[in-house]
Amino acid sequence: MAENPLLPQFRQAGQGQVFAHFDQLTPAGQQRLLAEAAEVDLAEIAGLTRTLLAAGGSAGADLAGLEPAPYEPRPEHGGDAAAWAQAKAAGEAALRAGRVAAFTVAGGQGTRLGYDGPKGTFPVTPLQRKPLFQVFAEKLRAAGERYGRPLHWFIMTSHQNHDATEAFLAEHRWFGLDRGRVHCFRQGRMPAVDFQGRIMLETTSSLALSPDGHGGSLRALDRSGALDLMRSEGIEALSYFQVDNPLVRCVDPAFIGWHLLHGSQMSSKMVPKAYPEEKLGHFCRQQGRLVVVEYSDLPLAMQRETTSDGQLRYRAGSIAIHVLDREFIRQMARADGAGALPFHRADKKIPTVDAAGRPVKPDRANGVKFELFVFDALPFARNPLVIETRREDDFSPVKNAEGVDSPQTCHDDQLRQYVRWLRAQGAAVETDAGGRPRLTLEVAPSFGYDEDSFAASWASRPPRAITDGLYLT
Ligand code: UD2
Repeated sequence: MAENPLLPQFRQAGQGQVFAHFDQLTPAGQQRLLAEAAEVDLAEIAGLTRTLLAAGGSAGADLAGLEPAPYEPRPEHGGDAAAWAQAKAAGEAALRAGRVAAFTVAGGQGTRLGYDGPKGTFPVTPLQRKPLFQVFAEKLRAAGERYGRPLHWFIMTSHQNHDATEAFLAEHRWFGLDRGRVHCFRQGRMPAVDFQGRIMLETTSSLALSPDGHGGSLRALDRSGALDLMRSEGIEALSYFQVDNPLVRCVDPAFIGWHLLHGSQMSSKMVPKAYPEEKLGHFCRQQGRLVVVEYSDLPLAMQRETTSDGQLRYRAGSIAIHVLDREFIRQMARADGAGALPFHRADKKIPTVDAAGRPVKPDRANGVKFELFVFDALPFARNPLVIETRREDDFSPVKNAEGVDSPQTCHDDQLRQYVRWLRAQGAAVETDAGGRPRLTLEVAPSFGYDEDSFAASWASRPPRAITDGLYLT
């Protein structure tokens, strides 16, 4: 039988090791390996080896000329209240006109949480134990009803969790959303390479492939047809958020309005960092362009710098909430060379096989994964904008099993939010020293998914009493 052309192509590229065990594989194993190899862009891997590996270590971020980025402060921090009101009205008009869709990136592996299954299926609310996907679905459904236009919801999955995600949503009947408006699609994959740039095998018949980072969402939105669907539905803006953050305002009218009124192609939310080492990217300006410098790339001394009024100099923390213009996504998805998102290098322990094909479980980093970050699109955007948001209204991620950003801290933050909404309506709620109510309660997004919607429900159907176990729905 004639040799498959992929074999000589890989050999010529110095990647012959991929097929080292090929002759010993079953026909099914051979097919699998060939299919995976066909996904690989050999020129791209060669380029990454030159740029990210050749130096023999991670080069680190380029910090030349870095300064903190300006942002639009909230009214309570000196922002222009009239401009915020105008932005909110513009965002509401866009939502009423159906010009906005929601987008969740849910392709990550969620290793830190140690939870087996797609992260979106993780139970997160304090009383009802609703999974993350349900929280977003209910918020989107409520927002769709409020603005009289049901929202489309795009969800990016990975090869690993795609089927489980779709099955979970179907089993729960899309949590009340119109099934035709929920769109799951897979992100791309990249092969891991060893420190010499050789593509690694996971088994003799499969490559060590992993998701290409949340920045892969731009290509995946294009490839999956999501952008065409948006165009045919008249949707211009995509409200982007991460699967691990149930507090997020999935579609925030003020944010959407700022983005639209500013003529921005990509806008982002910031919160002032709580402490210097907080694991958030930093909004910065470099050579006149807006950039995000990841927490691991900004030297600690810079993270700790303060201004004369005692505030952190690099305080604008990225909480990974963005609004992106549809055609800008398409432009970035199709760009190449210097106009495209750059890959980042992450050194990892990568399970692989030895020369005899036996499994190897490394106890230290033995290779490199390549990832794209969505915030790297900001420097390419026209009029990129950063606005401030209140942390307590927008950000409490579940990342670790314990300690910071854990299920416990997220419960507490949800409870504190309910307390604030209740008190704003004049209800008396007793709290402990940490601001948590003394009784457990939960507010369904159908009753309130932000202060305004909560106030509207409260006016029309206030509860008789606030008792332990109260579920406002
Ligand atoms: C991210 C940001 C950090 C801060 C923080 C807020 C990066 C590099 N850092 O940190 O600056 O904003 O979030 O919570 O982004 N995902 C995919 N596919 C992938 C990889 C990730 O869909 O290939 C999704 C993942 O499901 C999750 C999100 O992207 O929803 C964030 O991923 P992460 O947990 O790796 O990000 P983290 O916490 O390092």
